[in-house]
Amino acid sequence: MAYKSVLLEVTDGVATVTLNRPDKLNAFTTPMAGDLIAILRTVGENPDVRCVLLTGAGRAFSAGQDLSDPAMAFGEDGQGPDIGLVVDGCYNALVRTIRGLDKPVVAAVGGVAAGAGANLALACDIVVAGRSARFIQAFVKIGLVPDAGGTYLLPRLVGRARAFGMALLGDAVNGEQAEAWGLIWKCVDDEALIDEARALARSLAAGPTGAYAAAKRALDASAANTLDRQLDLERDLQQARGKSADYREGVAAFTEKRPPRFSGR
Ligand code: LHQ
Repeated sequence: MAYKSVLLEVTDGVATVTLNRPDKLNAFTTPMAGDLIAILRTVGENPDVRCVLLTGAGRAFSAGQDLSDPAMAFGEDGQGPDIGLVVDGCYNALVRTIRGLDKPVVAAVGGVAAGAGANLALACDIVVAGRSARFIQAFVKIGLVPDAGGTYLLPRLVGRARAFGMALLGDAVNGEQAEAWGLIWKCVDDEALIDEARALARSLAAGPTGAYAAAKRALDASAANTLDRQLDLERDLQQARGKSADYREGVAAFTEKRPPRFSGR
């Protein structure tokens, strides 16, 4: 199936998914969000894909919701649009899909990531950004509240003080600051961004996919769990890992002093 505003390429176990409306800074229309959801679901089911790399074409990751989308406009009767429908159908569905994927999702953020575009990047498992990247909680500039999981993730990533600063002021946070704050995993030179992100994605694709999926589940559950419940969850996940081909291979490779060849099973 062909998608217009999102590109998909699968090589070396990595599905590279590129937001592709560069003239609009990859702002999301409803059909574009639908394409991205469909692509993520497809790669989720494709056993050849062991890691997803999400990025944007041109000088942005994404400027968030396309504000010129007719779904955003006030009606002739002066009634405001039902933005809740868009939030639910597009952004909540996207965040749930990314978090529900049992393979790692890497975001490569070059240039601007604003509004829901910023929070979709932050919903990925590992975020690498170029030095001149700009993470902007732009919502407040148009009288909105952060969405796409921002109010959940921001305080957990950077703490309450910085989360409030970002959400209420809407100032840009650059790549270096984002790394220093713990908003993202790593900031790299702009020119090196896509190569570094690809190398990271390829190495994850050659890794123990099931272990990544289990770690993702456990780390996500930790926000709402007590220590006791989390310990039980770790035991259950580890029990399953102990029966996996990748665990057997990992220990064999260690004993034989050779690099492991993980199958993802
Ligand atoms: C855009 C956009 C854009 C359309 C740049 N839309 N065209 C959820 C559900 C429902 C409703 C509402 O929202 C949400 C969640 C959200 O995401 S709310 C937040 C929406 N995003 C924004 O408010 C960001 C708006 N954009 C900007 O503030 C700036 O464009 C940023 C800071 C992202 C980049 O600034 P510059 O680097 O100076 O670029 P620019 O402003 O010149 O933009 C380049 C072009 O892209 C321009 O088009 P043009 O035809 O004039 O060249 C912009 O109109 C277009 N563009 N963002 N969100």
